Amino acid sequence: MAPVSQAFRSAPQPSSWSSFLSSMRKAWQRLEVLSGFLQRQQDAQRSRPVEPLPWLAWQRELSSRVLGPRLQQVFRSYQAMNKYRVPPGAGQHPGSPHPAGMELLCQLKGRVEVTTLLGDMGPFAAPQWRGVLPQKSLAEELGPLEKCAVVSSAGSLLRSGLGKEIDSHDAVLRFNGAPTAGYEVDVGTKTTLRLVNSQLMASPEQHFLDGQLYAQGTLVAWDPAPFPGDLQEWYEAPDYPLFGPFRTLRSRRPWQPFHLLHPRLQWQLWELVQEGADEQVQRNPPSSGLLGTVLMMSLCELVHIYEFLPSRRQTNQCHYYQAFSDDACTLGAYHPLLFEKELVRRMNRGSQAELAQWGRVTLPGFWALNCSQQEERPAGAAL
Ligand code: NCC
Repeated sequence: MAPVSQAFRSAPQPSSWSSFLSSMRKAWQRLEVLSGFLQRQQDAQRSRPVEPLPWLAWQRELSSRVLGPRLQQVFRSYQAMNKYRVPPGAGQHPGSPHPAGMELLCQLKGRVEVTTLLGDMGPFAAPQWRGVLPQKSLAEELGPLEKCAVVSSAGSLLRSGLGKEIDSHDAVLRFNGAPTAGYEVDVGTKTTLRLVNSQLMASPEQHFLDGQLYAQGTLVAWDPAPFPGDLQEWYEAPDYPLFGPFRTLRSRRPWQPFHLLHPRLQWQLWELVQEGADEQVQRNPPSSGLLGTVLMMSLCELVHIYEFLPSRRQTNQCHYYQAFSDDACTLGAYHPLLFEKELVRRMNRGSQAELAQWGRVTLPGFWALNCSQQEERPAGAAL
């Protein structure tokens, strides 16, 4: 850069003032053209689909470093938010090694309680709830199952040809509005259970009460609760108004099994997710995908999860059933999805080849897990 004195010396003389002004005007016009061009470039970038991560990313430890600038920003704002009043430092044990394999599976088995609500529990024992909740818990109703499939809703299921393999399981869990019709070759036809979030139940556009999708199989619903998932506190202020649609559907189709998940499960799981991360994760409940995985681990001997950890087909198309792309669906925005995936990655008993080819993770069910040799750490204990 030229020193200041030299810059003054090269300032225009009065005789050349008009030509100086005209060259300034031209320079300004050029700047305007350039800034318009840059703006258009930025707009184009915003609407351009984001490049997908290579599937190999799932072999490495996952952290927020894998996120692009936009998702980094979203991640930071959710990190700062604390809607559900999680106490400072909850689940954070800096410097502790992250458990994996059997140790982690046994921690999970020992620390999470997969409970569906019954009519004698807390606020549901009140007279206005008489006969509304199911008589039996989900575990009693479905009984122990052998081989189960959890089908994520990811776009990477498209062109997977996994339909037959998924249908070969004794029970299949799907999420929210994920259909099978029209996608049978890739996702199969069987739906034993459907886990729905309360946002869907409360939203009229989703047709939860009159949609055919929700009229089959067993339904299980969940709703984000304040930490640590006290039943009474949640009942008084659910995140979304799910109790109305729950009661309506129960009275319209009393024969259809429909359960509510105890809200403490989400925070027991969240603590494990947080403990497995070297940074503070979003202080929001885990996604339906992780809740459903643990639900199936509590019911089945063996669980296969499809495209939760994406295969080589990884894409930023959000769902296999919608032409909408955003890598937040795979990597998380509100949910600590990236860190949920890291937890599942560390528990996976299947091979890298199965993951690459089919996006398939293999987990043992709780009742098939022999943890007698493993220390089952009580919830909240220091690692
Ligand atoms: O998208 P969603 O989930 O219904 O997907 C079910 C589960 O599949 C896994 N998934 C999905 C897409 C993807 N590309 N990768 C994935 O791994 C996740 O584990 C996910 O949980 C939810 O968790 O309930 C969620 O629900 C939707 C939405 O409410 C429902 O689809 C109903 O419309 C949420 N989307 C929005 O709120 C806009 C999503 O964040 C989480």
